[in-house]
Amino acid sequence: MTEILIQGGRIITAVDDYRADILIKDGRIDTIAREIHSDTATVHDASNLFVLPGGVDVHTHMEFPLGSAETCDTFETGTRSAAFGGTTTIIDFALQKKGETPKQTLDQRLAVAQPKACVDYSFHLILTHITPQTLAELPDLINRDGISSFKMFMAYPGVLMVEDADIFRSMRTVGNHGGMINLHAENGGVIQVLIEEALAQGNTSPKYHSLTRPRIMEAEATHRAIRLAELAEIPVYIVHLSAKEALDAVVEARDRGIEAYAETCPHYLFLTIEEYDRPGFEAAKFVMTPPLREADCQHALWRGLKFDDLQIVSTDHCPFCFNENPFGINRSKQLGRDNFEQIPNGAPGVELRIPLLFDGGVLTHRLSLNRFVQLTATAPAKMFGLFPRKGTIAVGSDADIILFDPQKSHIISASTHHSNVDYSLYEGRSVTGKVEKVFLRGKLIVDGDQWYGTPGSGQFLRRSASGRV
Ligand code: DUC
Ligand code: ZN
Ligand code: ZN
Repeated sequence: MTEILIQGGRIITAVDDYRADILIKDGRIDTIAREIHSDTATVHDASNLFVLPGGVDVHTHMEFPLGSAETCDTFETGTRSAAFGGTTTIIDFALQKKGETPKQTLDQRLAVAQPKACVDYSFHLILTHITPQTLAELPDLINRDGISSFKMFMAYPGVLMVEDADIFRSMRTVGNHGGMINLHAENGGVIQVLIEEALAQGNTSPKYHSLTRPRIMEAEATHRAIRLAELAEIPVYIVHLSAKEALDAVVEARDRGIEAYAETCPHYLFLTIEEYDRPGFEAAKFVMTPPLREADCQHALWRGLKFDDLQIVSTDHCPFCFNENPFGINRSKQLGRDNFEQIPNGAPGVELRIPLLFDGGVLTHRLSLNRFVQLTATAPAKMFGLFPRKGTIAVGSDADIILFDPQKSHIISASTHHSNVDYSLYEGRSVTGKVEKVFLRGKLIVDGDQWYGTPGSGQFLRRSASGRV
C-alpha cells in the first residue's frame, strides 16, 4: 500500500481554513488530523504552504479541430501544462461530426485521450446534429457512460450552430435524465451579417473580430438560452460569459429562481478590448470567442464572481500557435493574416488559471481564499457530477492536492510555460503565488520544475448528474 503524509500545511477548502496533517493511502485521503505520525509513509513538509484541492477546469480543448485548424496541445502536453498550474481534472470536449452518433463521438475521443492524458478527464459532448436517433441515445450516454453535459452552439451558422428548436428538444431530453446543456451564447446569424459587411468594406484586421461580435448579441443569445431552459424546466449553463449585458440576463433569471449558471474565464477578468489595438498582426493572439470586452465588463464579472451570479472560472484553453510551424504545426493564427474570420478562434491558459486568480483575485481582496477554491475546484466538481470524489479535501476523496506557496512570485512567459504554444496572453506579467507540488490520486506528479507524471495515467471519469447543485 502506498502511503503519503502531508504535514503541517494550511488546508483550505471552499468552506474551511485550518492546519492539519493529511494521510493518503492508495490514492485517497485516509485521515485528516491535527498530528499524524507514520513510520511507513513518505512525508512532504507543507509548513508555510497552502494545501488546496486539485483544480478542476471544466473547459479545455486539447488536440481539438476547429474550422481548418486544430489546437496545438495534445492531451499529453495540455494535461502536463494543466498539472503545472495545479489543475488535476479537466473536462474537455468531444465534437459530434456529421453522421456520427454521440456514442461513436465519445468512443473516438476516448481513444485519442486515453493513451496521453496525464491528469483525470471527462468530456462535454458537442451536439451538432439533432435527429430522433441522437436524442434517443442521450439517456444512455448520461447514465451509462457518465457524460452528463452537452455543449451546443448558438453561433457559427452552417458550421456548428443549431436551431432553437433543436436546443429546446435536447434540453428536454437531457434535462429529464440528469444532464445539462451548456451553451455558447452569441447570435450567430446577426454576427455573420456583421462579418460579411466588415469584409466587404475591406476591414480584414484582427480587431474586426471583436467589432463584429457585439456585447448585446451575446446578451440576446444568453437571454434566449435561459428562456428556452425555463420553458423546458431544466438547469442551463452558459460557457465563457464575457459581457456585462449577458451577465445581467443571468442575474435577472437567477433572481426569479431560474437555475441559470455561468462561467467566465481569466482572459475576460484580466484583459480588455484594448489588446486589439496592438500593432500589426499581434492582436490575433487575442482572437478568442467571445472577444475581450471593455473595462466595465470586467468590473461586472468580478462582482458576479463575488456574489455567485457566476459560479465557475474555467480557462477555455484553446491554443493555436501564433507563428507558422514552430512545433511542426501548420495551422496557426497566420491563417487569418488577410481575413480576421480565418484566424483560429482561441487562446492558451490552462496553466495560469489558479496563479492568476490567486494573484489578481485573492491578493487584491476581490475574492476570499474559500471563494477562490470554490471557483476553481469545488463548484466545477459539483456542477458537473464529480463531487465529492473531486473538488475538495475530505476523507474518502481522491488525493488530488496542490501545495501552493502564497508568497513566491514568478514571471509568466511562453519560454517557461509547459503548453505546446509559442506565446502567452500575459507575457511578462509578474504574479505572486506558485504551485509547488501537485499530487494526482496520491502520486506526486509536479515538484517545482520537475515533472513526474506519465501519459496515460489520467483516468476517464464517469460523472453523475450535472447542474443539480
Ligand atoms: N468556443 C469555445 O468554447 N472555444 C473556442 C471557440 C469557441 O467559439
Ligand atoms: Zn464556445
Ligand atoms: Zn471553448
